[in-house]
Amino acid sequence: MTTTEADRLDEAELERHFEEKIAKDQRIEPRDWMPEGYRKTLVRQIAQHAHSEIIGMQPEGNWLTRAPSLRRKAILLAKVQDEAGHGLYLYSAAETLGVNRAELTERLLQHKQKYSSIFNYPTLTFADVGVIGWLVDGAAICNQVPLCRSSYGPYARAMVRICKEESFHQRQGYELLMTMMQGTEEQRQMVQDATNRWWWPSLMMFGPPDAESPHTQQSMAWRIKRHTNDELRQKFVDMTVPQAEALGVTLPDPELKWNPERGHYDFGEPDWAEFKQVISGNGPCNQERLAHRTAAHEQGSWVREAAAAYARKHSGQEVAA
Ligand code: FAQ
Repeated sequence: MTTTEADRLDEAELERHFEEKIAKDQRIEPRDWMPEGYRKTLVRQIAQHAHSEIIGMQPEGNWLTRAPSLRRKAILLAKVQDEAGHGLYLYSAAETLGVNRAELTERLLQHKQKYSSIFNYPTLTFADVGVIGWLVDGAAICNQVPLCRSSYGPYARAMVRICKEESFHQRQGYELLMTMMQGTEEQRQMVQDATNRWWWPSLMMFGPPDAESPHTQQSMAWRIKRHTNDELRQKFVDMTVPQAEALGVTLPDPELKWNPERGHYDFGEPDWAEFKQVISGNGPCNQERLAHRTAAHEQGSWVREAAAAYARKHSGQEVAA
């Protein structure tokens, strides 16, 4: 038997062991053998998720200096800081797969990796802050709770922590909107207008329809994803309609209707041409978001250098003068 044949046999054996673990719903950990495709899929998804958390600080960060009260400002500041933390947990999870954060950031800045489509829309009024909490964090929770059972250990564990914070975010958004709905007619109109603008982009967060999703089938087989894009989109619609009714806003979809036979709401088709434009870099704020991220990265280089020098000093690699 040649070495190559032996290697191949070994690899087949390793793959069988990996598949068995997945079938038994056991976690794959960083030191376990994994197929290259599994590793690449995880790097792609986790990095995209991490980038989304960091770029996702911008739309709401835009309102930090203009929040209408000290209380709202403190809440918003805490939320935006949480998103930074989520980005860090996720970059750390990605690093266990053999890529480093600097490399991933470079890939984002060079347009080689994506971030969520949702963060390419502008935040025009303070009601947008509430609607982002309600709809965007609501959609994020819907998508992310099943990821707590993802087959890759470090990703699943990061998601547990993130989901706890996202649920606080969703509630703060809903509470803000409830308060505005009890205010003036103008405030109610602001909430309705923000709902109209964010509804369809929120549905697009779940990704393309299953029939046009190149990664879903394999990611489901590897139990990275636990539900398909369409299943989660439906779950989000079913969960959100009663919340909209309690709030007193209308969701901007004339086809939205309870279907007693299916036991779900029927709803209209998002504009997938718009989705494709946004994920190809041509959404309303793509250029602004990446330009801002690039500038922050460049302006922050002295902080990274100082942190690295400090770490070197304290790890004993540098002898004190
Ligand atoms: N935007 O075959 P699929 C948050 C891409 S929440 C941009 O279906 P997959 C919290 C996809 O990458 C937002 N691109 O792909 C927060 C692929 O392109 P590629 C982040 C999208 O991976 C709230 C292609 O389309 N959450 O940040 C989008 O199986 C408020 C084909 O798609 C996550 O990332 C999209 N919406 O399923 C922060 C959750 N959808 O890579 C601040 C984790 C699809 O081949 C404020 N990720 N694409 O070039 C996932 O669950 C999955 O990756 C999906 C996509 C479901 C997003």
